[in-house]
Amino acid sequence: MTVLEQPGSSRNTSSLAGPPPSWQPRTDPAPLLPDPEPYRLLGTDAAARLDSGLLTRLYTQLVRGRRYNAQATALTRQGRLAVYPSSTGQEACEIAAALALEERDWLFPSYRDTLAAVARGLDPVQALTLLRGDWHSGYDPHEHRIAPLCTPLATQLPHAVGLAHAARLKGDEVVALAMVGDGGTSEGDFHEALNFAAVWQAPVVFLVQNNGFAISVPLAKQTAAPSLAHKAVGYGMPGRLVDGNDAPAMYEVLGEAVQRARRGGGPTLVEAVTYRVEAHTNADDATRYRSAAEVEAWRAHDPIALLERELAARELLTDAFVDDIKEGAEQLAADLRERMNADPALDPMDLFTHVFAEQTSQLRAQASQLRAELDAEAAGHTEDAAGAGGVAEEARP
Ligand SMILES: Cc1ncc(C[n+]2csc(CCOP(=O)(O)OP(=O)(O)O)c2C)c(N)n1
Ligand SMILES: [Mg+2]
Repeated sequence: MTVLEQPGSSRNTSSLAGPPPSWQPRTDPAPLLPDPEPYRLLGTDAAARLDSGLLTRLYTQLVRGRRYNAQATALTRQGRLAVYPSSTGQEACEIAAALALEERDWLFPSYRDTLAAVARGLDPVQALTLLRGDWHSGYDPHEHRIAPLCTPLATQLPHAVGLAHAARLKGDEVVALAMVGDGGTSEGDFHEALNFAAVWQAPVVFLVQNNGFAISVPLAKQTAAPSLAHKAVGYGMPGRLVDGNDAPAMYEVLGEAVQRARRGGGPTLVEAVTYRVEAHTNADDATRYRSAAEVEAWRAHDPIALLERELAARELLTDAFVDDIKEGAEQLAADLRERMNADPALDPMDLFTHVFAEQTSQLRAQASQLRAELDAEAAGHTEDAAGAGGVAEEARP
């Protein structure tokens, strides 16, 4: 027996049968629903229409991206980088996100999206400055229109909506693409960002990289939704479900969402189904919560291998082509190694730079306190060096 069938229920009494007739669904949900299966191009008949130039461009970036990930992870083992959340296995999402945007657009990455930032033109060393612990952000967000790599989950999403909405009010045709993980979709910021974006029809593309886990928490413990893309419907925006390891499919879907946003069509939520092949970061042991067989199954659906199959079918995967790309990737890694192995000269006063456009009185007070301490320390060193035993030594009880 349903609630409506209970004795005394209003089921058959016309005046109380439902909300007043003025109520109508606000949006037809059908066009907003994602495909039942992740959208793919590689390995399907539709792959034939793909431009070879695009495929080689994507392939070059994927190979470089994987090499960058490997090098950055190696730098953590050498103590040159505090932490690195690798995007190995997720390169197609990272690269497509960067390439789908125009120069005038903005990228809002999470901590896992160093590759997207580098593919958008950020200096590979600057992209690691935050993860190295040197500086607050490590780069000027305005230079390439890349917001700082965001560590608090999902807080970059309302920022993206605010920026995109403001740009639209000013008449600028700017699109913001914001990246978030599957775990981040459980945050309040995710809800607030998607709701406002849809109500305001803000030009934002939300890219959820569903890589299966939020550290050790699998997706099944994260959500009971049919898919993360389905969440879009509740906000009144289209949801797209894509194979996140299919680089041209990702590029096409994100490109369409960007164009739609630019035309004034409002936001889109894209769920990329992918997999985090490596541990959450170098500080995590993924063998404690997932099987080797699962990882191997995903390796068989590797984004680089998928693209190689298509390139080989077109006879584009020649030795000369592959060697050339590998050589470029090695140069990228060698440059990263060399520059990350140089000790940067850090000024502790930089702690106070770029916190606020106009410093608060508290920060000014803290800055002058630190300045005084640094000056006193420097003077102590000078005096230490001046005389054997020195003032500092004698002053001790
Ligand atoms: C607000 C907030 N809560 C918790 C954390 C700790 N934390 C860091 S990464 C992470 C998992 C995020 O998983 P997901 O969103 O799926 O992204 P992925 O790491 O898989 O790319 C958590 C819980 C955080 N950084 N911010
Ligand atoms: Mg995840």
